Amino acid sequence: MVASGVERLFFALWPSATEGQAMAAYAAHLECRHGRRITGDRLHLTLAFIGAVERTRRPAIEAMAAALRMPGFVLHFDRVGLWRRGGIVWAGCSGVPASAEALVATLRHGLGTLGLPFERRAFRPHVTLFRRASALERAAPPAVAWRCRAFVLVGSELDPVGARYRVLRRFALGSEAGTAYSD
Ligand code: 2AM
Repeated sequence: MVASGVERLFFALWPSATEGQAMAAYAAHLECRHGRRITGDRLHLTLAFIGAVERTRRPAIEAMAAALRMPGFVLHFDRVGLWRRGGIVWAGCSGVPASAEALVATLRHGLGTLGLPFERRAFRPHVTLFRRASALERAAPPAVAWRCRAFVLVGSELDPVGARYRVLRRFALGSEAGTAYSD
């Protein structure tokens, strides 16, 4: 629980229904010991984690993102793995488009100019498929692609069954960039 007046935010890539279902279908066939599967409607890829901030900061965060003019890209998920810490079973990409790296760097820079903390470690793009897994049986890698034509600002609320995510605003990439619209 975060104090009222504070919200937990992050920027992410959110798949279309079809792309999310493709990833969920892949995850459904993985054999993970003890793991809790992330449901299809929660699958996402975090671009920049902001964490708990005063609600009054949100307009400035949205304005920063809405001002960006960045190209879209396609992510080809072709890797699967387990990070022991947190038992995270993830889907990742062997090649990350330069535009995706540039988007993350620009968002981090933008958060920095707003005086907000941001992750300084290298960007490790991944979609979390399971949490608290103790083992992952050998598995064929995913063959799933996400066409990324927008990114989103997400609010995260922790509840007993895990985080609840709410897409707060969508920001276009590519030719539509600059025409940010609210859901
Ligand atoms: P994860 O899936 O690897 O746990 C919402 O919590 C999203 O933000 C998740 O995708 C989560 O990544 C990521 N996240 C949570 N805490 C974070 C942190 N301190 N730094 C970076 N990303 C974080």
